Amino acid sequence: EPVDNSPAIVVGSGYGGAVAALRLAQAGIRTLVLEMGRAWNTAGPDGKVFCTTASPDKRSMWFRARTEAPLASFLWLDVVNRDITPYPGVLDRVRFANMSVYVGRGVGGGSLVNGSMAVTPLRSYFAEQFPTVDATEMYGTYFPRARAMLGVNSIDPAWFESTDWYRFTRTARKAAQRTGLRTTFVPSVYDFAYMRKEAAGTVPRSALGQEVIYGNNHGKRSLDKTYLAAALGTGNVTLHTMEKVTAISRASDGSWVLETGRLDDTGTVVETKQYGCAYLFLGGGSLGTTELLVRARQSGTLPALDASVGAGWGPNGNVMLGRANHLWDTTGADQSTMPVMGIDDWANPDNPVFAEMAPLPTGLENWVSLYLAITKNPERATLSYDNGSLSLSWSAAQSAVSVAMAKKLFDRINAANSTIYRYDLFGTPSKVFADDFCYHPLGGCVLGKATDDYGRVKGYSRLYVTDSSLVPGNIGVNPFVTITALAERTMARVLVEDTAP
Ligand code: FAE
Repeated sequence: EPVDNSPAIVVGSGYGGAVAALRLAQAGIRTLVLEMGRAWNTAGPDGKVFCTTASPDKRSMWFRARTEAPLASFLWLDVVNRDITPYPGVLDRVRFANMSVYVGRGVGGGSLVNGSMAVTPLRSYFAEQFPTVDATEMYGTYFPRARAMLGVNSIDPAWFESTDWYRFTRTARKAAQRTGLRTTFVPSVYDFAYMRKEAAGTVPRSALGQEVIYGNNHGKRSLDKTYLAAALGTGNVTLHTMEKVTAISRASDGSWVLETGRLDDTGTVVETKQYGCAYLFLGGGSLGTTELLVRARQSGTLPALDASVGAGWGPNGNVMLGRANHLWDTTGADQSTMPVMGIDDWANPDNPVFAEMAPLPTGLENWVSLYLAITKNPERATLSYDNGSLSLSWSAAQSAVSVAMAKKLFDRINAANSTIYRYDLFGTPSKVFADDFCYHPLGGCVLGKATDDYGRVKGYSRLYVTDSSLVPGNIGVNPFVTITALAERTMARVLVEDTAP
């Protein structure tokens, strides 16, 4: 098979991959980006690039015959999920024994499907999780750089107080305040100027049109509009879509060899290829990158990988839950899909939790306050490659630790407000806490353990990890700003130290 050579290859086009591609290209290094998902830039027969959450079609999910939305039911009715034609849709749900992991597929990775919440972690907790990283440099240089490039903005507080679209958040805030809890605004990469025009009816609705987990047709500054647009604009980046990297090995001259399979719209591998490069950057996400590495260690192609590759995985303590409000505490039929506020109880030494007020945009008053809680769950699991597939050792007991923490906080809120939980949201009757799926897979190739302090993979030169695999299982807030800033830090170092002629 012919080997197609590039100076640098980046696997994946999420946050870690997009930062690597841009900074390599700006340094004049020709770079090939390999992404297994499709480009989300052409409209379907309905004139839209993405389908809505309310009426999902084949574009919603990655090769599924039925959608698998996180809210399996509402009022115990299976009204949320729909039969669809298998297709390379934008949202994937990767199922392991006790944990399903949601990930984005396509040019832009998770940025295509996520809630846009752009949160910088508490400095003290960042320092606790990354003791070898210079926090002064992170907070002085790399976090600001990441936020600027990502286009982070904040809701105008006056508009927030007055618009119907955030009544659900104000109702959730009232319940938190009655409990004596601190609330805080959460920044976003959704363009709030656009959202206000949506509210005024002068532009097509996206956040105000129930769009989010299956992609936003407007308003969102996803990576294809920011880092990746800039990277492609240099002229030094080539992007291949629908091409999945399946194996990594090292040639005798020290260069990297990648095996890939090109997928068609039915998921069939229509071509296999080999690529070579001098510098290899892994940005396939916590699952994608870790899978490639544990597989390479297991199969013997990269035997010198550290024993810690695969370890240190966690779901960022994610738990979802709903509370039932009193009839007079309405949440509104109109709900923006972009969360803008959280309950910040992270400083509580007995039970650190950061809980975001999430929408449940059913188009009808439903009196539900929905939350995504991020708990300081210390449990970690290991990803390994056995019998031809990736497995995750995360147990139900480890999820129970997150649930106990969320319950402690929300029992207080319910007691202070004389309210109860909702029992009808997560499929099985009486399931209150959704602890079997997560949006924030973190770890598997932890910074300073599986790699050096800059993401250089131990045991090999010119091999780098730039994505969520580096984060040790928990960061206390939504992770993409941290992932982006760490990738900026890695690229700044690597381009100075490793690629000099
Ligand atoms: P990621 O963005 O997942 O990108 C990896 C890319 O690599 C994907 O496009 C894959 O298709 C591709 N890939 C993987 N394996 C291969 C392979 N072998 N060959 C070729 N391509 C491959 O990785 N975070 C926040 O900070 N705020 C939020 O509001 C938020 N909401 C979320 C909501 C949802 C529904 C989901 C799913 C996630 C959310 N997240 C949020 C998490 C965030 O999107 C996630 O941490 C980042 O996307 C992870 O970035 P990475 O660069 O690690």
